[in-house]
Amino acid sequence: MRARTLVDPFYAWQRIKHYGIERSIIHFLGKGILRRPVNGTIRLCKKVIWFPSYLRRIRTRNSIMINSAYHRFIDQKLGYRICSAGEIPGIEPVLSHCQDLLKEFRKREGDSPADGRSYSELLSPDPSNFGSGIAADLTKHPVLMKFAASRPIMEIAAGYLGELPIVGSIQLYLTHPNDSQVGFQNFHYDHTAPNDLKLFIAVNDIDEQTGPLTWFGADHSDQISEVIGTRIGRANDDDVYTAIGDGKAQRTIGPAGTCFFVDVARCLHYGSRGNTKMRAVVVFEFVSKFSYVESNLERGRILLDANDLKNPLDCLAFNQA
Ligand SMILES: O=C(O)CCC(=O)C(=O)O
Ligand SMILES: [Fe+2]
Repeated sequence: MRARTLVDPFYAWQRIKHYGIERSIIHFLGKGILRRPVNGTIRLCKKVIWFPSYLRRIRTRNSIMINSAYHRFIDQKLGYRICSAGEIPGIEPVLSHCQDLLKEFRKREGDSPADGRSYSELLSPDPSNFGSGIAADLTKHPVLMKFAASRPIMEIAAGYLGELPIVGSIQLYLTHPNDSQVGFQNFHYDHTAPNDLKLFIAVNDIDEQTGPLTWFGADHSDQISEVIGTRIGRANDDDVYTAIGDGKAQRTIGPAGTCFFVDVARCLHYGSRGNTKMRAVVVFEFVSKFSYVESNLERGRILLDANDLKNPLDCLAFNQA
């Protein structure tokens, strides 16, 4: 078996293809004390280089928030919010589109694919398609693009992030029955940006047997990090629970349509662990255009045209302005 280190050229190349050059450097620096200053400098440089665009995003954010009901929809201290099905306008078409995609998949492969993989991406922006699914062209899913750039969603994201964000990725992923505990099945932060806001929408009902996303609020995550450090890759359960004690973890359990906004850069989390049933979630990610790593959609270099983007907010959300 190949040694999985960055000095192995094959592994380094696979990793760069998967994460992009920026994220690979950040991952590498993530283990060192240079992480914070380097990240801060990259963000500052991006804001200087794209200063007019930065101003435009701040101005647009201010204008859509004037009469918005979503100013403090997500509490900065907690970094998450759970909403029942029906609380967020515009969920129904998203849900039925994803349920159709899920039905097609199940017809083809059933709940447990023959090759034994633990997850499948039905919609993935990953240009290298490192996982097992089909790299998807989002323009074939206008329902999802429209929802991501819609007013309530943009107001919630902009209200939390303080500037008009870009849609970093849209994913539909399934986790199959499994007993593994690797990668994102262990506690981690996504070190992609200071704030990485993901909206997880349950496409099928999620319960304890469906490998729910499990996380600590940002306040509790900070307490844990004070003990175990922030520069972790994947953290061990015992260390985490010793630092915080039992009972503070949140879980994405609820019927199809339940929405979970979670800042995965600030809330320590894992998911897809111990499913005995399949779980399907559609995930919309919102990040600053001036983050230190490119988002998956930026890395995909997807060029959209006027038919895909109906108004200025769509253009800003999909980073074409
Ligand atoms: O719920 C899961 O499968 C984990 C997902 C995760 O870590 C993420 O989306 O950042
Ligand atoms: Fe994650």
